[in-house]
Amino acid sequence: MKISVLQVLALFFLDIGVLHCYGWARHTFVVQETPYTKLCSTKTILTVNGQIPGPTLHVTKGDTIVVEVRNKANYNVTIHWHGVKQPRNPWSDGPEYITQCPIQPGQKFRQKIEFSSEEGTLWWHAHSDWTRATVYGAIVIHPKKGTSYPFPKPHAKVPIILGEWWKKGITELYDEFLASGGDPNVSDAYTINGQPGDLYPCSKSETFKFTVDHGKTYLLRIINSALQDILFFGIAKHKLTVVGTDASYTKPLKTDYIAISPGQTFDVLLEANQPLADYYMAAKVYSSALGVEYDNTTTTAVLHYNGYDDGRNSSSTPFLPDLPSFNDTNASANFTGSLRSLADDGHPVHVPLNISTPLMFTASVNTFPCANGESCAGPNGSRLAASLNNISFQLPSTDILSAYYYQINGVYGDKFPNVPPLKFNFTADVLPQYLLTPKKGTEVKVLKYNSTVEIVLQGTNLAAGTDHPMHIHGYSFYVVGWGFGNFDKDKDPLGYNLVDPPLQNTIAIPKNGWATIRFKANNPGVWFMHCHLERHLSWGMDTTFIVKNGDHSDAKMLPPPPDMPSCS
Ligand SMILES: *[C@@H]1O[C@H](CO)[C@@H](O)[C@H](O)[C@H]1NC(C)=O
Ligand SMILES: *[C@@H]1O[C@H](CO)[C@@H](O)[C@H](O)[C@H]1NC(C)=O
Ligand SMILES: *[C@@H]1O[C@H](CO)[C@@H](O)[C@H](O)[C@H]1NC(C)=O
Ligand SMILES: *[C@@H]1O[C@H](CO)[C@@H](O)[C@H](O)[C@H]1NC(C)=O
Ligand SMILES: *[C@@H]1O[C@H](CO)[C@@H](O)[C@H](O)[C@H]1NC(C)=O
Ligand SMILES: *[C@@H]1O[C@H](CO)[C@@H](O)[C@H](O)[C@H]1NC(C)=O
Ligand SMILES: *[C@@H]1O[C@H](CO)[C@@H](O)[C@H](O)[C@H]1NC(C)=O
Ligand SMILES: *[C@@H]1O[C@H](CO)[C@@H](O)[C@H](O)[C@H]1NC(C)=O
Ligand SMILES: *[C@@H]1O[C@H](CO)[C@@H](O)[C@H](O)[C@H]1NC(C)=O
Ligand SMILES: *[C@@H]1O[C@H](CO)[C@@H](O)[C@H](O)[C@H]1NC(C)=O
Ligand SMILES: *[C@@H]1O[C@H](CO)[C@@H](O)[C@H](O)[C@H]1NC(C)=O
Ligand SMILES: *[C@@H]1O[C@H](CO)[C@@H](O)[C@H](O)[C@H]1NC(C)=O
Ligand SMILES: [Cu+2]
Repeated sequence: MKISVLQVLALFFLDIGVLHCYGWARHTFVVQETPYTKLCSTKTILTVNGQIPGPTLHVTKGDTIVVEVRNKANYNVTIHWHGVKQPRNPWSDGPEYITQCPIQPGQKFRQKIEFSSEEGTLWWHAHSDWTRATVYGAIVIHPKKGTSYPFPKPHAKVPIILGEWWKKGITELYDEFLASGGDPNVSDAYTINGQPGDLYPCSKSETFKFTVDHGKTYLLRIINSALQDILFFGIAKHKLTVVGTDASYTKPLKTDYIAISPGQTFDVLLEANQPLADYYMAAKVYSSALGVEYDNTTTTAVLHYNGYDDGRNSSSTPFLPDLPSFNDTNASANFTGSLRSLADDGHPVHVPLNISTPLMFTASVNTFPCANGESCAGPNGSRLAASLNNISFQLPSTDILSAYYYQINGVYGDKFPNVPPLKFNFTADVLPQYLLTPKKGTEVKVLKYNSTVEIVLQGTNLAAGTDHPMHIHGYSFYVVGWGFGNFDKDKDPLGYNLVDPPLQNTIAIPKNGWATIRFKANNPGVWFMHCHLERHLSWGMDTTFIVKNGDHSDAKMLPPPPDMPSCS
């Protein structure tokens, strides 16, 4: 420890003083166990303030807020502010054992959340084991006073949060998943704003309803908080116009459906221009891994037109949207590949053009041999795993951020490879067995301040080729290109979009394909990178960036707050 008690006290009072001066808005999140009945089965779930989805945080671009997280439950928990860059302040970011140890039962942690360039929709969620299944909510970032949306002001706005529901407890699911070595049980339902909708047995009254006036335009803030699945979403008979993603505006994109990865958000305009009636909005799975089970159910909510008397028309059921088939990779990639940054005078793009740090990461599902005396439910009796550049990431037992800040050895290594250790036909139909077993490690990638980083994310067909929604904390990145098959370093860069690529914080590497992202490493700190499918994250499809301080005083990481949760 290189910090004295006096310094801690000084920081504490300084912090209180600052809070007082600026009057940052303060919120309290009480994490608690709440009895909950859904699909005719009752269980106790973790919630924030007893709600699911949890409270929506409303802020204005550039605000700083403080959320005091009080853990009144019997489980460890942490909260992550997904897509909020938190300039120089990884201390509040939330992923357990990366930037903090868990907030243990009975403890609290006051997290300062600083918004910078984000505008639109983000979300917050738990980042400890699989507790995010029920601990999540929306973050709405309004334009600054005197500025407005780059589209006509919508009549009303509504968060549409897609979720995933198991009748049994999440802890039971998670423990069983860890013990079995196989895939986790698929979910029993998907949800829209916490409600499955009326297509499930025993769910008639559990439907979210959104009422509109004919002729008006609405802004839907769509978030995918599902644990394990990319989803297709659409509204019967209505076009959707995407105008933003991950709190960054896009060129308007008119579409019948969206494909949304866990972690992503889309701001979508909906024109209520159809005959007065009830219409379903619906979501169902996009699942590309061959032979992997999936939840084939459809969650619905009702779009209801004012003036439509459903009482007199009770026999008619709403129309369902026509969504792509569960394995339609083209439909998913086509939507994702059609996104473009707004890129106008008010919303310039800053794509790094001169790359100082070219990287290539393979994302693979793997297997480990089953341990002696165990029986494992993975392929051929193995234990399933996952990796980036053939390293299956192991969470340490104290957090990487304090190990870095206080220079504690033995918590992590800095040998994450810049390129895949072996070159092979990543997307071949058949791959040799010896490639399948990764190494275990806690290796980070260290980046110089202000380096310009490009990462070619390459999916592989080891064990099961599938999409991987990769998320980086502390940054948004430009998605400059993507394709199917193996990345071709000579041909593919010629097709990069360096003019108006979308700026995102989560991007799905297409099944047996690649995606290239670029960002400038100007946010010093410790930042997690991981697949946002929770089973892949748990299997080790993750790594961590340490972005070094720059020379200037405003290019350095801030000191820790006085109430960081303890690791013991
Ligand atoms: C998972 O599925 C198996 C087989 O259907 C069942 O026995 C088990 O209870 C399920 N576990 C959970 C947590 O739902
Ligand atoms: C979903 O899968 C179940 C079990 O495999 C099957 O019985 C059911 O018909 C399927 N439903 C749909 C809508 O495909
Ligand atoms: C009931 O629905 C039908 C078909 O959508 C429509 O033609 C009819 O006018 C409706 N009737 C009432 C009373 O709303
Ligand atoms: C999707 O699955 C169906 C079987 O349900 C199969 O016939 C079809 O070939 C699959 N399509 C793709 C693109 O994999
Ligand atoms: C997907 O698109 C590719 C070309 O981009 C085409 O060859 C293939 O047939 C399409 N697959 C389906 C299922 O539409
Ligand atoms: C998506 O599909 C449309 C129609 O088939 C096509 O014109 C467009 O080029 C495709 N876009 C992408 C990004 O694949
Ligand atoms: C690219 O960056 C390098 C250092 O990283 C610098 O020497 C070079 O001048 C830059 N080139 C351009 C065209 O900016
Ligand atoms: C890689 O595998 C794919 C799919 O099996 C095949 O089409 C392609 O020819 C292979 N490429 C090379 C260079 O062997
Ligand atoms: C990963 O590393 C292990 C251990 O060194 C090796 O056996 C395996 O072939 C490697 N696989 C890949 C895809 O690099
Ligand atoms: C399972 O074993 C068979 C036969 O040895 C092999 O062809 C297949 O690739 C194995 N699958 C996995 C995922 O290890
Ligand atoms: C980082 O980049 C910014 C903008 O390109 C520049 O203004 C700043 O001087 C750079 N800082 C360092 C330490 O290189
Ligand atoms: C909760 O967190 C503490 C501190 O890291 C750890 O020692 C403990 O094992 C955790 N409990 C569980 C159930 O994971
Ligand atoms: Cu993944």
